[in-house]
Amino acid sequence: MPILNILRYPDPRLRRVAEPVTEVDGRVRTLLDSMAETMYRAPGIGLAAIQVDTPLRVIVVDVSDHRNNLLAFINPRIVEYEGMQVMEEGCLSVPGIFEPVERSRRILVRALDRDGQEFEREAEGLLAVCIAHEIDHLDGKVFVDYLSRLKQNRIRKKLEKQDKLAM
Ligand code: GNR
Ligand code: NI
Repeated sequence: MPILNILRYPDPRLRRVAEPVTEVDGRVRTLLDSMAETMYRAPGIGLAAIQVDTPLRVIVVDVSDHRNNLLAFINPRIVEYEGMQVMEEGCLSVPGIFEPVERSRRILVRALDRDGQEFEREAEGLLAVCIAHEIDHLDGKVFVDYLSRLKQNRIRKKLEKQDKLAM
């Protein structure tokens, strides 16, 4: 399975709103497999298809210590929110930047699995943060959007400079 290239902020392709999957077919399952491999290799605890330049509503997540609890969500929707927590977030599309973000402490997510079956999953703590972070990507949002303009500008300049040096 190929490792996919991860787009880096401020790439405008990260701003697209991803389209729902209309049929969970072999192509979607192949995408899920490549995304999982890319996430584990990075390494990261989640990945949204938009980050690998595929604007479909598909995410993978694994917040387990042993990296053996892969979760896949197709067309995910958060149907319940509860409480609040602040966690230090990072993003594979914003490498080297970690900042606190406020999100719900507990969520209920409805999605399709890799067989096209609808399911619900309750999540709290880091898993809730990660799923919300990934669903944001599907709507063209990046966690730095929650930071001050000053911090956003600093982060953008830092990453643009890095990308220039790497070329
Ligand atoms: O690997 C990741 N770590 C992380 C840490 C705190 C909150 C969210 C995340 S998601 C991130 C992977 C990523 O960028 N997914 O889009
Ligand atoms: Ni991210």
